[in-house]
Amino acid sequence: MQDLSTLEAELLASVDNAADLTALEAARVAALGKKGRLTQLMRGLGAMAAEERKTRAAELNRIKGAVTKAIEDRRATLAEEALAARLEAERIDVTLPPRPESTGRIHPIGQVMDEICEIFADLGFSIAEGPDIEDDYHNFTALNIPPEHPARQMHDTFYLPDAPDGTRMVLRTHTSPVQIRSMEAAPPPYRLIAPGRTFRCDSDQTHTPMFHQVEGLVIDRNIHMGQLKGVLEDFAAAFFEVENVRMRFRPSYFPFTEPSAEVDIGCRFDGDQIRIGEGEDWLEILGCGMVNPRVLQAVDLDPEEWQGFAWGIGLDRIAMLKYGIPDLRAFFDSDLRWLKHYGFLPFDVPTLGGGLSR
Ligand code: 2U9
Repeated sequence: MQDLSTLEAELLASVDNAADLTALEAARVAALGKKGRLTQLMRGLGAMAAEERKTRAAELNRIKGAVTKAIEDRRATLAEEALAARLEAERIDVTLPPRPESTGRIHPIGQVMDEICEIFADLGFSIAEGPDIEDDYHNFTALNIPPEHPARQMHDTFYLPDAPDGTRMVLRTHTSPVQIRSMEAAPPPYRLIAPGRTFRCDSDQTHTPMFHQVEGLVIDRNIHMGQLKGVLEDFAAAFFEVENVRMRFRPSYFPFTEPSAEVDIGCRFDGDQIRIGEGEDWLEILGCGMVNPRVLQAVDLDPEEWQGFAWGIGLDRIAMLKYGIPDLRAFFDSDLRWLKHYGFLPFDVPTLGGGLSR
């Protein structure tokens, strides 16, 4: 009959010597698998006399327990060693300087978006976001554009297929629904900007079906148009990186603001260059106005108590203006040579202290 203490020593040694999980599994099968050495011996118990079977069975069970525990211990050790080796192999020194020539570039629209967020964050505004796919109420009705309002046609809306209940979602035509949702979510006052993608079914030399806006909203007590002028003047000077900009407010119409204005800044056309902050010419950069009382009522605010101003800036055009980019459609061609020329280095994050565009 097999000497059990030798067997136990051999099985434990084969477990302890297993160099990896595959070898450990092989050792387990050799001991405890269907045809394993311990399993075979246990099968032989049935043919033994009762007394002998009892002592041998107890001994075999003890060895089985010892081998099982040794396998678990060895598995834990191997897992720990594997993790330590992986951590060592994948170690990154985060204190190393960046590689001098990084190939990625920030798209001019991303750059301009970061610049504008930085300017308004410095003025105390927070950044709000919302869905690209909107319902009719948040994109139109809450903004004083009821069904059949002519402004709906002006928006060249992309509609999604009708839902079973007859409603249809839209690709947001402006970021204004973000401000509606922000006002629904928390009580006033509000000082926020909403940057993001917007969509209109329009495509020519100066329009793309997807474009970008940053809209702003201030709602508080005793708000007036003088504050709107101050905020926009501060913004324009910071964005175009000049000491002073001349500004002109021309009366306009938007359903969500009353009164409304379009804003031009003073500039000089110098060949194919535009010089901001000098000259006698004008360039339109944004639209704005005092928030229409009907919009305040839509979010349950009393216009006698709360007033506000809002504005909207199309990013794509002012990115072209600021960085002298001649063709709008090149923005969305994903041409790496174009991006290398007009793009920005990822580490040149715009800050007011360090310079927006350097
Ligand atoms: C709320 C109330 C009022 C947002 C505004 C404009 C004026 C505007 C255009 C600029 C260029 C769109 O991309 S563009 O064509 N936008 O002129 N936007 S006031 O007014 C709001 C928004 C939200 C609750």
